[in-house]
Amino acid sequence: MSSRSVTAPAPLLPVPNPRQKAWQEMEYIAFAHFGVNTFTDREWGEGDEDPTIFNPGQLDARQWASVLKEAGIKMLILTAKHHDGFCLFPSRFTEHSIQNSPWRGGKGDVVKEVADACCEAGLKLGLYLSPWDRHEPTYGNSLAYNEYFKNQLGEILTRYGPITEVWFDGACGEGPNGKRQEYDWEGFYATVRRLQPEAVIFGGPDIRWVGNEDGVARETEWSVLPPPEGSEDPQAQWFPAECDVSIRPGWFYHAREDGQIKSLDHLLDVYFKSIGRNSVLLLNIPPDRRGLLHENDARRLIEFREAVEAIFKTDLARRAKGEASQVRGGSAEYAAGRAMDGHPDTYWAVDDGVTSAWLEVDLGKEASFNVARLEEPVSLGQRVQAYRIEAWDGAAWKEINRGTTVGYRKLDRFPTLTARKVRLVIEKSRSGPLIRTFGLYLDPRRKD
Ligand code: FUL
Repeated sequence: MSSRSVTAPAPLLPVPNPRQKAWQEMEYIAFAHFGVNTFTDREWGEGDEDPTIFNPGQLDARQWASVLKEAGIKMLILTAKHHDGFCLFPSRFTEHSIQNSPWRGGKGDVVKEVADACCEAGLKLGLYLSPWDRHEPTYGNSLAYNEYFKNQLGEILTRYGPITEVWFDGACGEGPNGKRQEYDWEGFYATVRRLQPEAVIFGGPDIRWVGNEDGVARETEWSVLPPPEGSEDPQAQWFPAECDVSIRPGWFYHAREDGQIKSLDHLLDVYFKSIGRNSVLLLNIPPDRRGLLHENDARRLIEFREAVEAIFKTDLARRAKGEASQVRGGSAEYAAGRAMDGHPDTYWAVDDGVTSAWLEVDLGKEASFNVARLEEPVSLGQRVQAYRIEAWDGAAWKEINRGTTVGYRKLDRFPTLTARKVRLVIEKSRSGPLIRTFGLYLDPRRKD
């Protein structure tokens, strides 16, 4: 059959919107927690800090950007305001900001310096503006504070060029006798959409928190979520997970943690359990009191990048011969080999209605590997529900690994084995499975 007579698979709803798609493709992004806590040595400030304590004498946002760039990171999300209410930008609506600090004679703007440095280095910029505000007197007076918060959103979303992600924190430590603030979430989201229509909203409609601060997604991680309980909209939603974690025990810099930076093995484990489980990794690297990313963190970030590159340097399945139980319309356009051609836009597809299928790869000669990489073209929906990977041992297919969801990317690790033929068996799928990548690698660090 000629490829012209074969129709492309229809998207299986829901699918990512363009903002969500671009966000997912960044894969690895950074957080910088910075502010009065950096100088008080705390994690949660109370809002009663003296602004004159903020004085990062050597602040150099270009150093941050160059370290992050070299680390392979695509975006930096800065805490423009944390729970203490202290603003790293001059705000017309509060005195609790860098305007009342000695830094740059009170004329500085950390957000602007970071925005400019990111732009120069080709990094995207995201901003964190904490809804919980322990300084602002209107906090708890819902109407007034919601206006205050929207005004500040207006400031940070109009002064610094394109903002790629707006991060809304869910934390609120007000006790039973504390101030009760009813947030105008819909109004906050509408403000972001109006001023930065391309920005994804974390803790809002676009991106969800993975549910822990360890940087670890679930083994089964769907970007497709059922409609919220009680919702009138019966449609499932595209709602992907972001995994946040700090490179140190705390989110803010503390000199006592200079020796407690996560080990390379720990970071690699996080990599496989976040990016390798259909999520984006948001790694926090807190600038220190000088206003620099600390040497120890910078060194570890580069080691981490090099280790990831070493693992994924050679895809043993690249351009390997492939065969499949079935190919959509018998067309070369959807042949098994499309999953191994290294091209992000091509994929192996089956006919509509086929929900279990296999793809066999002949590596041409025996090869040793311990990592498998699977990817679906998620613009057409997330489909795979259960799969297994098998190797031919000369007499029979032997199971190496088994998994559930795939999504944007799934990375599996297993003890090193040597084989020439490997097979991906899709056992269950919401609709005809589409596989854009099936890769095999040898992680040189693995000893078994
Ligand atoms: C939490 C906050 O309370 C922490 O301080 C930090 O900002 C983390 C990313 O989110 O909810």
